[in-house]
Amino acid sequence: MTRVIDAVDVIVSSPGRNFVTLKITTSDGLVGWGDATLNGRELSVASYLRDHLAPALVGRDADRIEDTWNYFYRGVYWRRGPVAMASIGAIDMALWDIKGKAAGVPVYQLLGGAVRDRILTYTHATGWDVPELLDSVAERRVQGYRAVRVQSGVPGLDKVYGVTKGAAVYEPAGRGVGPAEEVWDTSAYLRHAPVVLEAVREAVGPELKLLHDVHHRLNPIEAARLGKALEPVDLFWLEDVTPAENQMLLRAVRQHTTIPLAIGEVFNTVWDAQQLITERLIDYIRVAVVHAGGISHLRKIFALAEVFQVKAAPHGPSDVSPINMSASLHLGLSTTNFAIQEFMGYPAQVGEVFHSSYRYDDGYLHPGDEPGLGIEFDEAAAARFPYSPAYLPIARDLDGTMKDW
Ligand code: CS2
Ligand code: MG
Repeated sequence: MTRVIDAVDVIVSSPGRNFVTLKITTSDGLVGWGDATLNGRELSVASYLRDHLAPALVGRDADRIEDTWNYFYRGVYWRRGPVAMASIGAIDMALWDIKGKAAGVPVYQLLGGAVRDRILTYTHATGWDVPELLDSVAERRVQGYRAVRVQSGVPGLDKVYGVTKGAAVYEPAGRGVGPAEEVWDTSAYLRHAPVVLEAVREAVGPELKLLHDVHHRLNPIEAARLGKALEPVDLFWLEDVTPAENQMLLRAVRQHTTIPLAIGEVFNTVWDAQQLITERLIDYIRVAVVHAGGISHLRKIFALAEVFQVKAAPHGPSDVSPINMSASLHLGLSTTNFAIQEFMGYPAQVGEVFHSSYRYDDGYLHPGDEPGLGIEFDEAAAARFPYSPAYLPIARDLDGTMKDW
């Protein structure tokens, strides 16, 4: 019997932050869920799905996941880019969810079964200054984390990526229409970051894995200088040292430092990542399930990476929903070269809308053994949290020139 797609619904909700959720219903009554969230551009993905893909999706065979992926990728002349790929990513996730539910098995079983018992995870520690940062790291260790991303303020700057002043939880997107502005000072950052990271390493000892995100701010020679300066800190990785466009320039960074590099959270396809992987200009590929076309396409990216001894370490900020997080964990359990999963955590209201079966224990995550992805989305609860616009900030240099945020 062919399992036909009967209905496609797109739900934009805001339980603490905005999410776009895709619901696919089949002729035999199964429901699959997909995450289509693109931070600060939510409505464009919702429209792409609702207005352009959904009409063509209704009536298709729900079991033909790979064919449907190609139908919306190769079958579309204007392809690639975050809006299109997040839409395909959501469809792909929802169809894997349905396939798992139809078979009565968790998705990781359909991907080849578990290759490990649990997935190492890292979370964020933030502090405006070193004492605050050390408190935050200590708190994360009490929670059991074995790997922590550390970000701090920079003297002379008011706002810095990854940190808030005071006790507020860091959330990159700010409510309101249009982006907030930040001022950035590369020299101050380059002077300050090594001092902070050395102080953290000194305080925590050798074992805790430490990570740091540069968030696309440096040019290659600045990145090389920072990498060299941080070698004694023994970082697990240094992330997004340069903007992702000029990939061959990463060769310069590699000539100067052996610091492990992680890149890829803004990539949408294997073609965005192929030079970095095949020239081995990175050690970790950071693509998120939603933003790079779903489980089917991430498997291909990770397979290419495996050949070149590059490890998978998907993006897991608060702006990918628990559906994406769950899909990432099913991949994590079944992918040999999967290294670590970022887990930033969510605002409290998220738990009212997304009921997830993945679990955290002692620094590790597991997707759980519910059929499919193991996430149920409560539409009635979601209706209590209507969308309101939120945008990522922009950054300017000290003289007012636009900078990569
Ligand atoms: C980040 C994100 O988690 C990360 O590594 O770089 O916080 C990123 O800034 C956001 O996902 C943007 O939406
Ligand atoms: Mg990042």
